[in-house]
Amino acid sequence: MKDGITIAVSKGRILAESLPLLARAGVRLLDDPDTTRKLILPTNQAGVRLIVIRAADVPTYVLNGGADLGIAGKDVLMECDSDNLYEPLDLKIARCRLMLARPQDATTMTGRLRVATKYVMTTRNFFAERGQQVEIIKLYGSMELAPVLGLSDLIVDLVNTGNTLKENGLVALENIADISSRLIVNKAAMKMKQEMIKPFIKRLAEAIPQ
Ligand code: PRT
Ligand code: MG
Repeated sequence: MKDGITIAVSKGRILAESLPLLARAGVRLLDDPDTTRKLILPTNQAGVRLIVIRAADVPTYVLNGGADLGIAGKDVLMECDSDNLYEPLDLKIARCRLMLARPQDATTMTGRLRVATKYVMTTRNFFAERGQQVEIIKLYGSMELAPVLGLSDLIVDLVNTGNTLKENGLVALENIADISSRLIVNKAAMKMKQEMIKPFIKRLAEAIPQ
């Protein structure tokens, strides 16, 4: 859309934590995002609209210019071609850690390890840097189940409180990355719509909790 700006936000916890931040930056939804059927959500600012989409779709929309800006987890950004995006702000919301974990009762692991994860690129890079050959098994969710059912030796997944790992008999081995949500901006939009985008980034920066 040519006029105004479109902000793509990951649904779920990132949306929930983004709305108060956006409100502090002066942008409020006109509809209740939990009940509306609208896919493009208008805001109190005439030229600003939100789209609420799956996490992995946020960088895709912003890269292609379908949205001018986006709010997505660093976990998702590390999996995509984010060199072609600006990432001006760490919003410090939806924080967690990307961790390598194993079953608590695992006996010594030998041979080529199998690692189940949604984060294939990041996991491949992590083991490549160590010069360790592993087999990566791509899953789309519930990674914690994989070692329990013998699908893998290890998992790479997000950890917040650690309860999910614990309840499934897993223990964290290593912190791969600290994760938080970031503001991303389409590079062409940053040039073409700078009179709208620059002040918005400034107001959002001021709204980030210290
Ligand atoms: O369907 P999909 O999972 O893609 O989206 P969703 O609508 O379910 O979104 P949601 O709410 O899961 O949000 C995903 C984004 O939130 C991620 O991309 C992260 O950037 C961020 N985030 C922050 C998290 C967590 N913390 C988190 N703890 N995403 C997921 N988790 C999961 C984790 O995968 C594990 O299963 O929570 C579980 C661990 O939590 P603890 O507290 O038991 O350790
Ligand atoms: Mg989820």
